[in-house]
Amino acid sequence: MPVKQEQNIDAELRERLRSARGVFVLTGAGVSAESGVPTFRGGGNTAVWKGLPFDVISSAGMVARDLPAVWEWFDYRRGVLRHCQPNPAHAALARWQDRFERFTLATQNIDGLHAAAGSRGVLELHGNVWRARCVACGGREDIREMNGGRPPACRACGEWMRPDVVLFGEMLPVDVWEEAAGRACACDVCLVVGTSAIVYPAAGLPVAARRAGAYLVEVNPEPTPLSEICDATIRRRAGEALPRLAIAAVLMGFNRNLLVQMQQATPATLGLAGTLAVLLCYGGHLRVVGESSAARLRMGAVGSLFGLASTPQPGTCAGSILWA
Ligand code: BV8
Ligand code: ZN
Repeated sequence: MPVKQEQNIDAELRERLRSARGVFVLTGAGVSAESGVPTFRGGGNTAVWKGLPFDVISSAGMVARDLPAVWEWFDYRRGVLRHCQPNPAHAALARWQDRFERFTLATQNIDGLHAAAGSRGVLELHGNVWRARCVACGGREDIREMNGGRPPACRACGEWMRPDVVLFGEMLPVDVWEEAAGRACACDVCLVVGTSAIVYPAAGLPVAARRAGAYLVEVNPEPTPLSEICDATIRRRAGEALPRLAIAAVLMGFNRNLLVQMQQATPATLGLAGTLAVLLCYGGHLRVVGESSAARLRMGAVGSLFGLASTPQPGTCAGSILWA
């Protein structure tokens, strides 16, 4: 099946989101790019620090060879991250968590920005840059609450601590991985945002989701090895695309509520709801249940103001506005 490349949110994707009970999202460095967090790859470049490619300095071998250098590299990264705030993409995903029966956010990022935006239960596949872990007893500490010393010593057993992140050549935390793999295989829509999709095993999650029957969507300005098996790709930056998707999802929920709750709504409310939907929803459609023919007229007027096709329907449906 040919991949759909969308600049806007197409009708099938909206419908898939509307009917989805399980949504699984995998994010990568690109979701934090608009927060000012550098990505690892992109534009033909690979991150290098003090002459070392990042997959060398961020490797299991480096921890064994030169733990102080690993700390220096992660202290530098924390210095950059300290000034970074969640962006609209993080915020949009945080809003999604209560919109679906089952919503899972798995990230390859170690920056903690999803949680900072309000996402709960984020599956951090590669750990977290703000945590340290004892190499001997496995005890963990929040680096922001530790004082000095590099490498720091474990308060429980006195051994060295290391950054609590998954480096190249290391296994992912088994519980987090199993949870993510199970959720990926049980979702209806899988959204892959801002990842080059080349680091395994994380890059295998969307492939597994697709094989299990999920509708697979990629949000990335650039194509990736995953693009060709996607059902739809949105070639936009995450900070632009996700708020639009989120608004579509919010209004879909709103739409369902309207059908149930707005029987008694005044024409003014209905008109306002229609206007909001049209302005925000990028081609979303809003069906409003109401008694009043004035509401239908008002929505028709709103539709023509914004250059939209308005299709008033008889009976209980006061109006339906569609993107022309
Ligand atoms: C393991 C944490 C088993 C630390 C990271 C050969 C073939 C296949 C596999 C391998 C192989 N050789 C080695 C392997 C395995 C290796 C691997 O996959 N290597 C790849 C590179 C070939 N994997 C492992 O080692 C994993 N463990 O396999 O365990 C094992 C164990 C022991 C012995 C044997 C086997 C562990 C991998 C974990 C690595 N840890 N980070 C740190 O950060 O320092 S990886 C690093 O890459 C990042 O943390 C990130 O999590 C990950 C993925 O990168 P992305 O997130 O995708 O970011 P990237 O920069 O690549 O791309 C950014 C994208 O965003 C681009 O597409 C760009 O277009 C897009 N973008 C830009 N701006 C925007 C945007 N998108 C949207 N909006 C925007 N505004
Ligand atoms: Zn310890």
